Amino acid sequence: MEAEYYTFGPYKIHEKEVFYTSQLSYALVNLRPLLPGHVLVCPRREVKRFVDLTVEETSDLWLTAQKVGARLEAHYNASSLTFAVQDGPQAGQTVPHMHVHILPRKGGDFEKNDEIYDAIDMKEKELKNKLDLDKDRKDRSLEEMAQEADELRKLFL
Ligand code: AMW
Repeated sequence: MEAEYYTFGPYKIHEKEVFYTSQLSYALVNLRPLLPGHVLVCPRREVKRFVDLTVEETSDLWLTAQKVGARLEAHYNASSLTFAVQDGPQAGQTVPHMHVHILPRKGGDFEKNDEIYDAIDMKEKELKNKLDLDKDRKDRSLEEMAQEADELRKLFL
């Protein structure tokens, strides 16, 4: 049987990278996660900006983000969550397909809590060097991402 692909802006996302789907949204593992469990939730329809979503898509997307966040927080033994949207290129959006970043958070994961927002926006080169994020920001292989997605898919059975 042929693999199914999801649209993420210009990228084709293999179904193996997707661990949860709803009627109008899907959740995928990240090519370059900043923390364990850093995932993305997207509308299935390719829309660039938050304002482009219909009422139904907006509701479905945030209900999906709420559910995914809750399961991931427990799974990664975290105690908080960062939900982040970079809505447009000047806000740091690099993939022109609206998406919510979800990051399970733990005490001490970043020296200063809000550095996570600068880390999401990788244009902050100085901070990037300071945090030495480069070594953790290599593109992951499909196999590695598929393995994580397999693990996360079980949280929704
Ligand atoms: W943005 O800067 O648009 O708010 O975030 C883009 C996110 O998408 C980053 O976290 C980046 O690691 C991730 N990403 C980029 N390309 C892919 C891809 N092909 N598959 C999964 N995640 C991706």
